Amino acid sequence: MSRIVIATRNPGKIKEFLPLLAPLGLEPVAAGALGLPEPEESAPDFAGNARIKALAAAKASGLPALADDSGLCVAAMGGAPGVRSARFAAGDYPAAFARILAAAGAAGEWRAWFTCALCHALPDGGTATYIGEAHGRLAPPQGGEGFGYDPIFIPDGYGESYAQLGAEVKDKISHRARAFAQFAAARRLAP
Ligand code: ITT
Repeated sequence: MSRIVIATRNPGKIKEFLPLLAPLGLEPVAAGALGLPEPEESAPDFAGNARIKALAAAKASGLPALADDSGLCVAAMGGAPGVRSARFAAGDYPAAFARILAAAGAAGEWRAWFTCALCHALPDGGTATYIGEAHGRLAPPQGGEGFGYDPIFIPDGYGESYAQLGAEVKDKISHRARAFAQFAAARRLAP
């Protein structure tokens, strides 16, 4: 097993990363456990922020690192909150759900999508970034699994929210799983 730093402080993301890493023979090391500094997410897009987080962790630890920058993009809000999803909620998800559903209701436009940029960085500065998207529609919050905006997002092809479908389904179809599948494919091409 080779060690890889998981450069996130979000426990929901960490939980979803673990089953994806094991089949690749990668042993995750949490950035928090190494006491790594948290860089400022100053880029205007998902890929830029994922790169900032992964490179900071790889350089500080001397190990390869993986970082995820992700968010919910709402059609009725012109793609917002998007890269600002964590800041938009500021820890109060019920209030964030209400603001998003009000915007969708006012526009009569319920489409939304999650995006995940996954960046793999090496201590020498090399990076590769993979983007995964999952499209669906918004609905009033339902379900208790997952994290963040999962209760208000119903993925295309399903009749329940991510928070109702749970990890078994989400880990196969999510934006994060799709970005991760590309990372896994790249490793098979150039191990
Ligand atoms: P790190 O930067 O430490 O990884 P973070 O939560 O701040 O943690 P981001 O800046 O990438 O990470 O913000 C992502 C936010 O987007 C996250 O906090 C949720 O609000 C939302 N989000 C991303 N993926 C999600 C998912 O699978 N389900 C629900 N909400 C998600």
